[in-house]
Amino acid sequence: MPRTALRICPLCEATCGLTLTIEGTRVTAARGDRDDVFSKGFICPKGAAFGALDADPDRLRTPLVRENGELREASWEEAFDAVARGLRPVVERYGADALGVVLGNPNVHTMAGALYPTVLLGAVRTRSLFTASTVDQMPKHVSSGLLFGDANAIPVPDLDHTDHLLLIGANPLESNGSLCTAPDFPGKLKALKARGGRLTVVDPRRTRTAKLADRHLAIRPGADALLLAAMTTVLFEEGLVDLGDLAPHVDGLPELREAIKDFTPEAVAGACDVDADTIRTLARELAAAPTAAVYARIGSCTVPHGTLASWLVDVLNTLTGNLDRPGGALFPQAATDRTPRPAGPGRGFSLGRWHSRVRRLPEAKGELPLSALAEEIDTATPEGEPLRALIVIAANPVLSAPDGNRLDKALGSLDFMVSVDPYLNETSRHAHVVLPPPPPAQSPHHDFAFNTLAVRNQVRYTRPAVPLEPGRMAETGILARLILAASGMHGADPDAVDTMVIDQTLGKAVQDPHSPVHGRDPHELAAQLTGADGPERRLDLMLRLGPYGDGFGARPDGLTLARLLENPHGIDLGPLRPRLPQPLKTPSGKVELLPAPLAADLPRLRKALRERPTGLVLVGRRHLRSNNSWLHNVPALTGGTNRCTLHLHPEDAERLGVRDGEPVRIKGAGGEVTAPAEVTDAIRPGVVSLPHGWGHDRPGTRQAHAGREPGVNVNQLLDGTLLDPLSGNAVLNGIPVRVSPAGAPAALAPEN
Ligand SMILES: Nc1nc2c(c(=O)[nH]1)N[C@H]1C(S)=C(S)[C@@H](COP(=O)(O)OP(=O)(O)OC[C@H]3O[C@@H](n4cnc5c(=O)[nH]c(N)nc54)[C@H](O)[C@@H]3O)O[C@H]1N2
Ligand SMILES: Nc1nc2c(c(=O)[nH]1)N[C@H]1C(S)=C(S)[C@@H](COP(=O)(O)OP(=O)(O)OC[C@H]3O[C@@H](n4cnc5c(=O)[nH]c(N)nc54)[C@H](O)[C@@H]3O)O[C@H]1N2
Ligand code: SF4
Ligand SMILES: [Mo]
Repeated sequence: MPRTALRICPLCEATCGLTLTIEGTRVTAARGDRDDVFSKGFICPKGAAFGALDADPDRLRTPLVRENGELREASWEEAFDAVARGLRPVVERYGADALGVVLGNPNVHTMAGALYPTVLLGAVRTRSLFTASTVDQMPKHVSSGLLFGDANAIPVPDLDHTDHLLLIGANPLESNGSLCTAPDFPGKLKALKARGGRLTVVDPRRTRTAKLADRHLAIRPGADALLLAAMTTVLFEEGLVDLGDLAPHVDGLPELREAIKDFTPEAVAGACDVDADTIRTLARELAAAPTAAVYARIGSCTVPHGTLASWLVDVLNTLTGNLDRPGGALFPQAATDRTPRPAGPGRGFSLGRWHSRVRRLPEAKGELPLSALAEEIDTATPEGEPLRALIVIAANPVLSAPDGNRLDKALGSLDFMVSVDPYLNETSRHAHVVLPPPPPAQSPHHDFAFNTLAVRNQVRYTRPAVPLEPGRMAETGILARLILAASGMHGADPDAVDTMVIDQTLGKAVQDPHSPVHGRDPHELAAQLTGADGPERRLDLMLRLGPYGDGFGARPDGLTLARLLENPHGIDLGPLRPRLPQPLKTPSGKVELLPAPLAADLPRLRKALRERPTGLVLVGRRHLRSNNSWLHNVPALTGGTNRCTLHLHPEDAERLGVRDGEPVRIKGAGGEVTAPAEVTDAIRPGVVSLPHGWGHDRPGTRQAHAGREPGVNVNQLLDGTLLDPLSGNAVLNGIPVRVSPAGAPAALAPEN
């Protein structure tokens, strides 16, 4: 008899609740959970393919260990023995920084990824941390760190209530949203329009999202910071600044006005390719709307001025009084957030506390740029040891980071590498040990990260939908053992990792005068925790100490794990509410509108006023049925329009002699690739687009379906030198390329 089980979808940031149909131990269908308090039944094709992804025959079932150069199946014991043997000598001989840690995107989609990597970093004490954030949203963290004093305080557009949305460099109809967790983002945009609201989309491509908009501006890639600076100037010039209730919490208004006054609409129009009148209209409309939100994503972050653009987004939200007000952009309050402290000055946010060894690139938020990973392995310098060993958890940087070929080679030269990954792919094929997590149906789920970015406060938890298969190990258990193996405690009881975290957290809480458990006995509190295992007890701990928690009895009707389990479709915690000044942790205790590092970066933006690319530039794109580099092995999600083709405008195609469907050669600073042309007027002239996450043609991988239509790796066009200097974020959009028909001899082919 088939049964059903609930499972929060881990495949994108929308976090939809799914109802799985299960026959035996197999997921045979997935539909949206209509009773889910947040997603209310929404699902997309990826969620619907949950069963196929879960049952992918190419998923690794046992650990792999390298022996005489070949990976062979091994027991968990053998695998962790090999990890301890591989990692410890490197740390002991060369120091902790010679051990790098690479964390990829799915860590924000698993409980294990939320609960253990910070413990790992604390235990091994390496400064060599590289994550997907520096090919993604690091500019937003840096701007939030500087503006609000907290890199994780990211205002989220109040999609359900706003009257006006200015959406920049995001395509939620394909991506389902990012840094704005909103199941059924498309439906929310339609509802905005239905209630008379306005939607403006800024994107060099006429995306599905742009087609919904009242106005679409096909801006020149990389120019958003200029556009936003000019809109800010208009607010000042035309007396449209209105801080409203924010006024007592904002610092630096006159200084900001002075610093950006030369970025007028007329000055930026040429570089943006948006006329000055339109820029003025955008600013006036934003100021006039009863409520409004500016929201920007990947297209505004992965560009040379990513941090400035991210900053100006929240400057505009602030100057129009929309920061922290319903209908504007607000700070969510998640159930597992720390107990909010009383408002007041904080320590603020610093950048560049240490630097990468080779290029001396500054850390941001404790991370070094992923673009520097290859050189940190393959380049010796007098300053210190290169990376000799790597722990890679849920990351495929050979495809997702610049210059995969160089990284591919560098990974092959490591003394030791361990990958925690369900697949043998372009990156994990270099590992000496691969530790495969179980498929998602066998894993529990709670969104620690995305609830802090959600358009409605809510909390949900789903236990594993099917039991662990014999021979499997939960990813939480894998990471706990990995921590022990990496930190010289190989063989100790993995539960000790959770116990240690719980004891430390409670030890601090009882000493904190603002904690609901101040002055209590930590042992007595620990004994009250419920949960089937260590990770559940940690979730219980965070819920109970959190803003809605029971405070271990201090607020008897507050949240606990037990209460959450009684509500399998989740608990709604209400709409986003104003929270300022509490979230601010800047030294002034205010929103610091013109932080020094941003002011110091303005001359670089000023130079961009004169820049006009003469050749073609390339941008990325996402497809609803894809997800970064790892969903191409599921037949139901590939084919049709989900293909690795080069979009180019008919005028460019004509000029270059490129015909639809025929192969074109694309050259960039890091290399060249050949992909079929797809001629479309949905992209502006002068811009071409290739999706990322493709290029599944390397030997030694085990993803049979993906290998049949491998596509090409767009990131091979990059050499890793183009960065946003403040955040270390890779520039992945607006990169110069040369394009020619692949058939033509190089000397004859017209280029650009
Ligand atoms: N040119 C270009 N490049 C880009 C982007 C772009 O827009 N353009 N986007 C960038 C962005 S936003 C991101 S986030 C990065 C993503 O880059 P990465 O973080 O490298 O993410 P993926 O490519 O999705 O690889 C995820 C890996 O995790 C594994 N995995 C899947 N599920 C699990 C699990 O449950 N547990 C574990 N341990 N592993 C799992 C997969 O098999 C895969 O190897 O790519 C970036 N690269
Ligand atoms: N289906 C699917 N969903 C996903 C993912 C996926 O790979 N597939 N990845 C997930 C991840 S890791 C992330 S981070 C999110 C990203 O979520 P989004 O930010 O919504 O990502 P994209 O769909 O790539 O949209 C970025 C848009 O920016 C445009 N753009 C490029 N350069 C510029 C520029 O200089 N200025 C402006 N204004 N626009 C520009 C591109 O044309 C593109 O339409 O999506 C998540 N969801
Ligand atoms: S929108 Fe995202 S979370 Fe929802 S079903 Fe699709 S992939 Fe899963
Ligand atoms: Mo991402």
